[in-house]
Amino acid sequence: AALTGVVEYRNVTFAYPGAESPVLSNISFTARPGQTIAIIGSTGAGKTSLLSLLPRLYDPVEGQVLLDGVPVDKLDRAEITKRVALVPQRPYLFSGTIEHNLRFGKTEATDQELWDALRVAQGESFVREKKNGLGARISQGGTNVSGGQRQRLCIARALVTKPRVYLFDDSFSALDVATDARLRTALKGITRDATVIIVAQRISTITEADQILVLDNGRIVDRGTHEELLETSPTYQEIVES
Ligand code: DGT
Ligand code: MG
Repeated sequence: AALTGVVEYRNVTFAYPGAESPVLSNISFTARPGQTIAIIGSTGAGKTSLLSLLPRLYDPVEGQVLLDGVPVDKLDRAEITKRVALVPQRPYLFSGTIEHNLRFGKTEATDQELWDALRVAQGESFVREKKNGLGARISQGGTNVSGGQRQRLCIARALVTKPRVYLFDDSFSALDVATDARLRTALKGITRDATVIIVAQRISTITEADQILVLDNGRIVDRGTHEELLETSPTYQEIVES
């Protein structure tokens, strides 16, 4: 079968090692290439935990996570990394040049590919403004760039790997509304055939998603499009009004 990037969570329950109660209960959904699936829910609902199971930062205690029909615990980690890019909620930059930070995990990318990724991630102009461009130095933890710039560099880093599946964990929250909108428009072109799973705080980020999963206390309490959920989901309505 073609490795197109179909993601399936099948009755997944997850507890952190040593913890007594699960943070995710009976999670099931499928995300297909070309689709954007959004996950929304209050702080502590389990959104980051949910994403962490696909790249196997943790494994479920029950149920299965499948990538292209294969349980991820049967796949090589390198194979998962090649197909899945996670942009973490706390974007991580290390001490080194911007180029080093962008190539992380994919050394064969050309400079052109790095600039293309930066353009989509709305990071091109601030890198161009740096005296050394791609050679500009980032300090440990990225403390010499702003939170929004850090997020954009981490999004660009994910784009450089050209994955089949993108996981964005609250990756647009440090951006102003206009930059967020521009970035998502540019992303749409790039990720057209990919599977995109977005955790978001801002409703405007996810109104166009093919399906929105409303997570509450580790459970999917409602699912549907923005319009459907406005009609049917009190939890979603609360989030929209907050
Ligand atoms: P956010 O990012 O504040 O909107 O919240 P979520 O929805 O991303 O929540 P998440 O998945 O970070 O946390 C869900 C629950 O799991 C919450 O009660 C805190 C707990 N938790 C998160 N990370 C860890 C961890 O590394 N170890 C343990 N034991 N618990 C964790
Ligand atoms: Mg989170």
